[in-house]
Amino acid sequence: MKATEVVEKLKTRFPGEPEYIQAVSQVLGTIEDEYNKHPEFEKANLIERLCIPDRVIEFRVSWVDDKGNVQTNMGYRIQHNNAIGPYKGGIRYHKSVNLSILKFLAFEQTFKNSLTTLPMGGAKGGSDFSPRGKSDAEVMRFCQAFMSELYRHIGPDEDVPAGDIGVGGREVGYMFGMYKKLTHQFQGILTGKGQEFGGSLIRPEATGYGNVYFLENMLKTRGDNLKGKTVLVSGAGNVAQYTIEKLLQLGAKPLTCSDSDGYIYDPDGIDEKKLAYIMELKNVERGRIKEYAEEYPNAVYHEGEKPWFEKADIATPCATQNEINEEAAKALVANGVIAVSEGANMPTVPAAIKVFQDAKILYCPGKASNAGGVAVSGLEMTQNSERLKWSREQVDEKLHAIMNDIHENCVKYGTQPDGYINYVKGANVAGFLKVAKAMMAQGIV
Ligand code: NDP
Ligand code: 2IT
Repeated sequence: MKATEVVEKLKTRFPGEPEYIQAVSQVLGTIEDEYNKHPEFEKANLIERLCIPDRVIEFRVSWVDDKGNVQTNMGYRIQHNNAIGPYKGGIRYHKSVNLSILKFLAFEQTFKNSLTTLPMGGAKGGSDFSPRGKSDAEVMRFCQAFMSELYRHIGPDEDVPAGDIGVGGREVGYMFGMYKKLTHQFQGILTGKGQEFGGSLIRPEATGYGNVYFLENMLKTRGDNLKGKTVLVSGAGNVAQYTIEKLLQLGAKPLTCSDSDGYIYDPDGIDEKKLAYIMELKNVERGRIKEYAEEYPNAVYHEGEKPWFEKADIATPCATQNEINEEAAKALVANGVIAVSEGANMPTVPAAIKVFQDAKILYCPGKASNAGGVAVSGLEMTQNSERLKWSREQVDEKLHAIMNDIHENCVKYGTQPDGYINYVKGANVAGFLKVAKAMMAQGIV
């Protein structure tokens, strides 16, 4: 079957799954030339087998809230592809979670994990449970209820979940505790664990740091660097926080961050002290970003809006999918943005990607620029298998080397005849080839 035929068939088979179809269409649109060079792929119906998840696990999660009411949420795990290693990918807790969103994330994860150079297949999971406004005890009971079903489907050589939106160190800890209780096994079945029980140093920082290392590499292709560059950041969670931290270390000036209610613009820049305030606000007090403007009165809070209409040199979306639409992309280009690096997964809609590419600005898709998180998860798995713990410097050096490697692969497969680097094509082709070759070698399974 031709790549375009596969998309049409998936649209008919899964009509209510727009994000999944969006992600598949984006990838297939860029790998077609490479795919057509390999008639053996078509004979093995490789594309259809690569696009449809190996397995979709769906379950009920019932738990008791602080008032004694019984609540029921949906739980999911999408085991997309394990051709190159055990299933691997985060867990998302957010009220918007549904099958379409998790299938798009698991599909993307398969290519991302392939790019990291480490042996990891692709997966994603989660629930429509939202930790927002819940007490710590409620979050614990939910995590335990979720794991009481998930534990049968995961294992260090089978499937290794981690965090994503709404799942950080606290939630990973509660889920790990329940797995241990149910199985009597102390195993590396989750990454992003606490430092005291098998977590890797630099894992909390890895996605944000990796995003900025990648951005540095992109700028280097044009003889430029981050010093003095103003940056629009969205999100205020894990990825946004450590993106801001690394931007500051490299001399850039972050101007914005956001949550699902709105964004703050700080004309003086978000410095180290202000970042420490954001970390305390979001990670400990679990407050809202509008409080930043009360703490720092020079900053302005914009309720219900996104930061993309402000003027800056660089933009890095670090919140969620489809947060940059065509209008926002046009505004960024009109305001002179030179680079867009995605910390989030699929934050830019297809029409907006076209705006960036037509303007020939540096633009990189999340599966390459945010791969640092899962890469250090892979390093955490290695440390767990070895029963050793590496130093900060060792992990950071490996993370840096992996991000350089991903960048090189994007350049190799994405450089156009006019010299423009199409990072979307580069990342998709490089990610695809490794998985495709592994699938071919393993027969029709
Ligand atoms: P967090 O939960 O730590 O932070 C998410 C941030 O995005 C919060 O500020 C949140 O605001 C905001 N947000 C979430 N959903 C929406 C929405 N629907 N609309 C607007 N804002 C929203 O998550 P992470 O930082 O871990 O994840 C951010 C992105 O990075 C996601 O796309 C994730 O898939 C991706 N990613 C994460 C990795 C990781 O290692 N954690 C690795 C690679 C990619 P609020 O507080 O209001 O919910
Ligand atoms: O989207 C992602 O890459 C993640 N949420 C991290 C996955 C992981 O297994 O560390």
